[in-house]
Amino acid sequence: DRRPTSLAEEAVAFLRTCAQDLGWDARRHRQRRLAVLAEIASTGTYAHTFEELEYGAKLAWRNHTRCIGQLYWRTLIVRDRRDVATVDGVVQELEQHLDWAYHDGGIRPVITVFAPDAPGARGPSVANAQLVRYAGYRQPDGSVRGDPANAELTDLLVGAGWQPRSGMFDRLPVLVHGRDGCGWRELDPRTCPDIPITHPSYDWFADLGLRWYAYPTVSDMQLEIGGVVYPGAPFTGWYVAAEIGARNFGDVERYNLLPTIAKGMGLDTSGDRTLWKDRALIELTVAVLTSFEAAGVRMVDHHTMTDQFHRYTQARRRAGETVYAEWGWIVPPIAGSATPVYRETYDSTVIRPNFFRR
Ligand code: NRG
Repeated sequence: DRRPTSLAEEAVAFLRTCAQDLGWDARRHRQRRLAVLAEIASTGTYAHTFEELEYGAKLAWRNHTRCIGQLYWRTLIVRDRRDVATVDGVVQELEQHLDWAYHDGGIRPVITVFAPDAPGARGPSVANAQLVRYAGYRQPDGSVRGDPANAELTDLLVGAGWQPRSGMFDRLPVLVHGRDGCGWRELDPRTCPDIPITHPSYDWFADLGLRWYAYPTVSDMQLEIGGVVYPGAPFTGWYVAAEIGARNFGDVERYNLLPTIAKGMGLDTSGDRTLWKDRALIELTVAVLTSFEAAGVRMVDHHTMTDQFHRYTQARRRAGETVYAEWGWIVPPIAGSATPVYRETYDSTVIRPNFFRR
């Protein structure tokens, strides 16, 4: 989905969008276009104004076909940190990002944009998929203790000198590539605390010792605006409960907890026909929702989220606009057919600005 067009073409297309959406008059639009083309001709790249960066980041969110939260695109807080490119500078900004995002459980959508790639100089980036992730330790028998999704990152960090521990939910440091080299640092856990997971009616649930961090901060996607690539642009939003309850806890290649939960519930797991997996998935997600609520941390359930998304889709379609979305990422992993998005179809074209996996 990466069509090869030149930087100048991408820049011109983006400036046209800005002019239209931000109400630039023809003169301002022409002047800016000429200035950008001249800058590209002499330096091989160009710098966005803050207005362009902010609007471009918002558009990238709105255009992201795999995000059901795209309706909130206008609320994104954009932290312009394009002057930051060293490991320590990046880490300090990541700490402030988390502090701003957490907001005592209120969770504010925020993105921190570091220096872009330029001819001969890559912008800084974070190797971790998210700023908070739990270690996955490879065991001699080939299994993984902790989160198997992060086994490779864990290997990398241990190779770089991080002392492994042995828990199921050990936080990994961030591994940062800056213009001054590469280094790892532990982030302050207080600005994205772990929430202990309990169940409203199963007392045994707390004894499992499950926990999950308060919100995700995706840090391995690059932001692309008008042909300029920002490899370091971590962003935060709040969780949909099923991301944790159904996927992170339930997936066989993640924490693989369905058998444990079914056993606790006393379900017959002798065959698929008893639907023990389905029932365990639901109770896991109930536990996640109620635990986050008790902790005062913002989280949404998949019915509310799909309903909001559906109404947003209808409103934009009435206005003659297209919502770009990938059905398989919009329909939740549980109760899909009980949500309004199930019978819909979406245009999954990837347009720019957007976020791409690095
Ligand atoms: N499923 C992943 C997180 C992906 C992004 N989800 C969000 N993003 N809610 C997980 O950790 O479970 N966001 O920006 O809010």
